[in-house]
Amino acid sequence: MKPEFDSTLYFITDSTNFTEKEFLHSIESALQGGVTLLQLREKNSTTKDYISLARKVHEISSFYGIPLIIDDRVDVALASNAEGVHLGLEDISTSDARRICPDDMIIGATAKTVPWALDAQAQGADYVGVGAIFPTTTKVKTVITPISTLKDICQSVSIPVNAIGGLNSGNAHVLKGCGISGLCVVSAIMRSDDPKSEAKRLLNIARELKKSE
Ligand code: TZP
Ligand code: MG
Repeated sequence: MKPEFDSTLYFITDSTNFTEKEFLHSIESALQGGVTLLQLREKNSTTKDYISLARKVHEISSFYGIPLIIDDRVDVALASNAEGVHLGLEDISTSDARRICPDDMIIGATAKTVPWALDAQAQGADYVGVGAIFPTTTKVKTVITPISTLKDICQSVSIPVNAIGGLNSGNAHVLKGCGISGLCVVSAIMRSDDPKSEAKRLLNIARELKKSE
């Protein structure tokens, strides 16, 4: 059975420079603002700490009925009962993850080209994240993906396509007419003084962008 999810406003976390309490509070505020999909992205945690944090975040996301996706790690996703996992090229392959995860697990993949997106879809990915659309201040190994490529990917695959990288309420309009299913943001919400209001603003923008297809 295919998992149900809405990627209109996909918020990816970054716990850098937050206490755990502040971090969890920001996530909760963002969920109250209308985030539709949440990803926990920890790059420097031990496995034990990643699972422990994932369980705490999952308790909050479950309360708001929003699926939690774990970045990179199938084991952490399974151990924390998260609803999904997001995989890049250096992670377990989507087809291997599909084989070892329950059928209702959401599996997302990064894609920066049409062949890459088609391959992710063929391996059983439920969505692809495409970017970076703009230079980003979030710590990530990435390159810029032109908007024309984003558009081509949207036309080539039947699974949802989310745009990521440097997106915020001031620049997301450039994605008008691309055919995206939603926006992925890290710093626009994470570094906002008011994550709830920012999530609300971004959700409205993402909804308008989806209507502009
Ligand atoms: N993958 C491509 S860009 C990016 C990831 C994880 C980071 C996006 O962060 P921000 O702060 O929304 O630019
Ligand atoms: Mg990864």
